[in-house]
Amino acid sequence: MEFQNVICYTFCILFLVNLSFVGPANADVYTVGDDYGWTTGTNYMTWAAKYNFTVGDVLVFNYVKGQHNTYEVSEDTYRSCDSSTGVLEKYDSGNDRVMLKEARNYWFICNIPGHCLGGMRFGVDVKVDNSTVQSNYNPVPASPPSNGAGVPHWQWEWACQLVAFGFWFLLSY
Ligand code: CU1
Repeated sequence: MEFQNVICYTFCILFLVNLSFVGPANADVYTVGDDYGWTTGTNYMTWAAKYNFTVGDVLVFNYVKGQHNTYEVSEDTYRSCDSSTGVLEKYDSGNDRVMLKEARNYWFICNIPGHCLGGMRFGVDVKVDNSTVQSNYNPVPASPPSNGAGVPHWQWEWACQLVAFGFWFLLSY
C-alpha cells in the first residue's frame, strides 16, 4: 500500500511538472494578414478579429523590407496615425516577429506615409491563456467520495490514481 502511494505521488509530481510546460508549448504563431502578409489593401481589424490572442503568442509581419515597417504604438497613435508620439517599438526587418508577452491591448501601425491611414493598422486584445489548466482539471468528476471518510484530498488522489494507472498501462506494453 505504501509502495503504491509512493509510485502514485511520483507520477503525480511528474504530471504536474509536465503541466507547467504545457503553457509555452501552446503558444501560437500568427502571420499578420495570413497569405496577404503586411501590406496595403487588407483590412487588419477584420483579420485580428478572427483570432483569440493569448500571452506567449507571436505575430509575424511579412513584407518587402523598405516598403513597409511595423510600429507598436499607443492607442492614441493608432487612432491618429501620428507617430510623432506614442511609439513603443519599431521593427523593419521584413520578417518582424513580435511576441505578445503581456495580457493587454497591443496596437500596430505601418509608419510609411499614408499606409496607416490607408488601413495598415490594427489592435489585438491579448488574454491570459488558462484553457490548458481548465482542460486538464475538468476530467475529474465532481462526485462525492465513495468511502465517506470526508478526505478533502480525494479529488487529488483520484487524479493521482488515474495518472499512475495510465503510466502503468503504457509502460506495461
Ligand atoms: Cu506600409
